[in-house]
Amino acid sequence: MAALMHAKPVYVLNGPNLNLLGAREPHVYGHETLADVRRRAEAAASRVGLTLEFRQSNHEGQLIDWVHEARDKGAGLIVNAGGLTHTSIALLDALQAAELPVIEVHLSNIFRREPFRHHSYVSLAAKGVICGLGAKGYELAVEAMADVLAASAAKGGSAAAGKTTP
Ligand code: CA2
Repeated sequence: MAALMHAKPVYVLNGPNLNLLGAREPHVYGHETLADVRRRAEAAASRVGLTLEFRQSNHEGQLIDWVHEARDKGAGLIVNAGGLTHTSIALLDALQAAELPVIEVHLSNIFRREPFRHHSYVSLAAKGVICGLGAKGYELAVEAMADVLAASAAKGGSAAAGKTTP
């Protein structure tokens, strides 16, 4: 789809412990740091005409506050909620209230891991989920978000998650 510059940024929110990327558990999460992931996501965004607000926090409330901020100031949300993916009804509530398209990303394939990682609360608010492709997943999420926003703009409507069709 054509790259149209979007006025509002896409929020890319990263949850607990993702600041440790590259330093620990490279067999699970790879060798790239979160700064590397950010560079890749921002390069993808500039190719498709999006800008990003790329953030990380170890605190559930901070992530929820950023979702609230995105509700007013953002065009969409790309979310890797880390371990909160599997526990946080509060974050799910915020994502559903945001009425923005949400794309969920995980570096690892959560379905090849422990059973407690197989359930995601975030997925209940997500238009799509990308997992197991490492940092590449963030690039793909940015590209997919550009398509979702362009399709919504073409329909002349809001890109709210519940208001889009596949
Ligand atoms: O695969 C993903 O992206 C996860 O969201 C990462 C979370 C995990 O709880 C999810 O089940 C799947 C953990 C992020 C912690 O990242 C670390 C990175 C390096 C060393 C230790 C943890």
